[in-house]
Amino acid sequence: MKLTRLIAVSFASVALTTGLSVQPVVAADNPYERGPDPTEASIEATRGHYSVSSKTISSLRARGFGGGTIYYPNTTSDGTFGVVAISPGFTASQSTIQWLGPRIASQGFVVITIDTNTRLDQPDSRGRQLLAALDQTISDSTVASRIDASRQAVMGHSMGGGGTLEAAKSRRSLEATIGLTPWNLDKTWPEVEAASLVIGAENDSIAPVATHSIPFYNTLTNAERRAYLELRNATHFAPNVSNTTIAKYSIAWLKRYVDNDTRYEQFIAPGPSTGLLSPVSDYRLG
Ligand code: 9J3
Ligand code: ZN
Repeated sequence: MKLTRLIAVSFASVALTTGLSVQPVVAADNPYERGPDPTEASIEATRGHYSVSSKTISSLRARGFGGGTIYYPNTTSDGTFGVVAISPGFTASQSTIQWLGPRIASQGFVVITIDTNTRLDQPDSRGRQLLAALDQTISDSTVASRIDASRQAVMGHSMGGGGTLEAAKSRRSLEATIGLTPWNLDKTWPEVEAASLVIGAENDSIAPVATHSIPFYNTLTNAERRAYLELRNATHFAPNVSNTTIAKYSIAWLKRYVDNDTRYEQFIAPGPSTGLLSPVSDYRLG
């Protein structure tokens, strides 16, 4: 849902219940803003403002996915946080995307990195598992009180990235998707309304950007916003190790669209340089 609408509705109901006449509207503080003003250094850092703990969800206790790890800010005095689920790719385990868990959680999100039911699960199944993981995290006894369930996002690598589009197609209320060298046989995604960031790898021969990331970006015509970021001289497996470019622009995207935090717009538009010395070889914003 567009947060601006929510805020407009809140103003209207305040005016009605208090009988206030219409007055010049003072810019409201964003109720979802968390943490200090961002800088290039703060979103490139391996850890952000919040100290983080983790909780293992065993495969036996997981409902609808293969188990996972919840990473969450320790503080209970900074309001609630948006929630993000992250899936690995075909044949891969949670360990291949787990570096993103504490890195994103430390910026002010509750994050679950998951194993899938089987390592051969296809993107549609991975999409359902991402949603199941969001739901279980939201009702988890340890972290439920830290989560704002109205602000959900999904991320994933390869078939997990393809799964993020499936998840958003099915749950239209998702605020954001981020696909990391995403792979899907479905090349058209007009159904997705979530703000969607597609991160491709220039030298990917498994999910080549010309037949995966770029068509996904081109057809995300109904996304609240869409961006395509291409990692220079990178392969399909670039997202499987710590990568500051991936983390930096993913954090900015989640902050901007899960938290409605316009302080991060400076990193989205005009976006990274694509000069020869930049780790980004292409950037498109729709
Ligand atoms: O999740 C992925 O790495 C998808 C790429 C792949 O191996 O597809 C082959 C069917
Ligand atoms: Zn389609």
